[in-house]
Amino acid sequence: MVTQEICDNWHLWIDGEGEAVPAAVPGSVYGDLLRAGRLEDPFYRDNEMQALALMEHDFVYRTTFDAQDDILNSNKVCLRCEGLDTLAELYLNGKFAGRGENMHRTYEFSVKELLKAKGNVLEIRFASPTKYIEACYEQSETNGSAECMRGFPQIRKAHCMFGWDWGPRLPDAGIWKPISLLGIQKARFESVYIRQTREDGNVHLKFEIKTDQCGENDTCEKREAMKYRVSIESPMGEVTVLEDSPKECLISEPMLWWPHGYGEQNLYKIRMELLCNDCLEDVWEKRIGLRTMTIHQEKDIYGESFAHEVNGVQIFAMGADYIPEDNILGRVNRERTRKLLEDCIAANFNCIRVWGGGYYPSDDFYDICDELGLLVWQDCMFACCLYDLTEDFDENIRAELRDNIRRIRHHASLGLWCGNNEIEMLVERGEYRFTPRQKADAIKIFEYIIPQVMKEEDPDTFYWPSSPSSGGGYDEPNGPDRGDTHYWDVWHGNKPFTEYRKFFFRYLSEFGFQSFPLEKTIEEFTLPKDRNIFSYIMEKHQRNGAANGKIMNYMYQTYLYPTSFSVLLYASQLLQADAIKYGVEHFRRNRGRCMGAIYWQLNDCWPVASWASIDYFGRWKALHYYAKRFFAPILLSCAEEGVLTQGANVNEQPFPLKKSIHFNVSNETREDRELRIVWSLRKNDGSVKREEEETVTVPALASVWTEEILLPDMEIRKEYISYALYDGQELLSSSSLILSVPKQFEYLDPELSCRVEGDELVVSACVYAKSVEILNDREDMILSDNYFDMDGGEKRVKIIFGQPEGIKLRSVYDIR
Ligand code: BMA
Repeated sequence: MVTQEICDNWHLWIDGEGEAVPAAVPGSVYGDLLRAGRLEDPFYRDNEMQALALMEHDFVYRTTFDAQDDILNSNKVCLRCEGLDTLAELYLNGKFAGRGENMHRTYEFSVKELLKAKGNVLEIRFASPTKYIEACYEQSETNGSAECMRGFPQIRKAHCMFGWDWGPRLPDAGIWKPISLLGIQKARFESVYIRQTREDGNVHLKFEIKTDQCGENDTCEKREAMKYRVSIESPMGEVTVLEDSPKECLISEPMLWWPHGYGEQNLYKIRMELLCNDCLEDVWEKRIGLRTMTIHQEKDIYGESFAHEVNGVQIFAMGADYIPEDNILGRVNRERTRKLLEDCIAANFNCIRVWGGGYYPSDDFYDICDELGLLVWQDCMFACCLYDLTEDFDENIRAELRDNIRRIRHHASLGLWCGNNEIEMLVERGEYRFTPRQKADAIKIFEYIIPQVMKEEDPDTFYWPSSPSSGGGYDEPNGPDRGDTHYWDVWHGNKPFTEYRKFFFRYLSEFGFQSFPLEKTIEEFTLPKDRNIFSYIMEKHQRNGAANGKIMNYMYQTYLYPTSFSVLLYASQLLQADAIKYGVEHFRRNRGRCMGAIYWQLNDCWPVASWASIDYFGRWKALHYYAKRFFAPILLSCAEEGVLTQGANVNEQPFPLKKSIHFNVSNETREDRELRIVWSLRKNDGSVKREEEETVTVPALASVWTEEILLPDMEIRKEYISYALYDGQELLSSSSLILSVPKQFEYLDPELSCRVEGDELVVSACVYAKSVEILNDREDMILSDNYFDMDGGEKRVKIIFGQPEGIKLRSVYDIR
């Protein structure tokens, strides 16, 4: 098979008229217009409105090209479009060549008859997506997420492009993935599926191959002449070649693939060559990991367990939910995705959930997850709405699923397929208006059609009907005792952080808390006059209607009133980080019953106030540093009892307050450990009143409590607890806590200062300092640690990225 990319000489016309702009392919309308200076940055202030209005138009992409000889001489020629966004009609040399109606699909159109040697003209006309969904909605009402433009379920285009509670309404369009000509001489691989089973410590591979043969018997004289050859390169570089269309092979002493934190990420390179009369016709090359991967479910006294099981080991999933990285599709690239995923590993993630309201990520995304050991919870791209299951829709989504399953299924990191985001739960709750037919259609789609396609295309990967779900059929989809759960009473329900402790979810695939991004990020989309969180522009960049009120509600319960914009941003990030920490630590303490804590959300697709731990420009919020600590492989945490847990009110004095600390060590490694806990009761100046040490033995993959310690005499507004976990001299985990609330605690001025020593920063504090933030003037430094607590004295952190210029320091003392 030969390939010719069609990536040059493209131009874009609005409505097919006027002056064209040069176009990048792959790319998008917004990207091209921005580059040509015909569109203002849609992320700046409220430019979104203008950019949205633009999508009322139709667009034309056109290029001219000469065809390669080997393409012209092929028996079969296809125009392969890996991603058309979305309503597209294709014309080659003035003749209709095909139609696209689903951005998630790969289309191939047979064009041999239309192609000539020189001066081919390829034109792709895109119809307005916003006009289309409006017209569809007029015809048949489908409802869903209120932040999204109505009619959005009616087009197979990333739902969140039409708006979300963290995303703008910017339904970009264009040729968003490569487009090429394929010349097929005699045959090519249609699909290659490699199945694995473990047998006595060996791995048994089975090859299921489908080929696409041109003209069957006429061009490829005899079927028997067709063969494939397999070569397997081990992680050590040893190559085994298997001739004559092997159906299977045995790998002895396999080097297994593990998620991050449990072992190596060994990958085997597989190369399949398709030969016809010994002539090479096609090559399929991918990397696979040798591992077993499923979800372990077992009835128990609480209900039924739900845990990723890799190579027979049940792991506690730690990570966040991933949304599209940019609303302007052409801006996402391998480097940017790698950086984001490396930031996940830096924060000790072992898992990432690809949320169903976006699009299926690129091959790069999964390649990087394979390399880094990030287990992928993969939603199919359906979220928060009802669909009309027409015959066309059925056919369209089956084709979409087949394309994406075949593209993704061989990845070592693929942990499971999930039917959709929140549809089962929202329907069961009656959240949207829907017809009984639409309710039944949801069952058909997620519990019949998709499982059927999965059975055909990827029977070895676990399938789960929805997130959250207890297994389908509208049977308590968001119940806490079976399956996965989305818990939003903290945040959407305004409940205090302590509420997390009342639940023992089996696998929490969503829970979250909003904050504002870093100030430098806000400066990128605002004028100085906009920098007030209730301003028109700041509210344009806050898509969850009630959210600013919620942040201020939690603020008043926690901190002194922040009197500057900058301090308010910092305090909002601490609220977020402390909320999620409170939850995750509790869930990890209950390892076994709970086996996953995936917080909402990892990233942003534009600069906005949101639940993300990394903002649009890649700046880490406090939460991301906290995640690095609360997802540490070995975590020391403390379940305290104090004002927060008992809801003590200042005006109800004396309040019979229980004051206690209760340590727990969770060990997410595969080794038993003998560790030392050192804790102290200290005054607000950092001086020690009482210090104790205790040795604990923590079995592998387990969490262990020590004895609860009562502190009836602790002065909760002036004293705090500092605690740390050591393996010999090595510090594994540390933190501090108060039994009062920050606004009532008498923080002293820590007089923070900092000096640079090589690639390290040395921070000094003269007294106790809580959540010490270190920023450079560009606010783009990534450090080995940040937003940490100090008992006074010095703390060294490594500079991982950025220049230590114009360092700014603050701590909770500064929230006033
Ligand atoms: C969830 C998600 C998203 C949403 C988030 C925050 O339930 O699935 O749809 O953005 O909550 O509200």
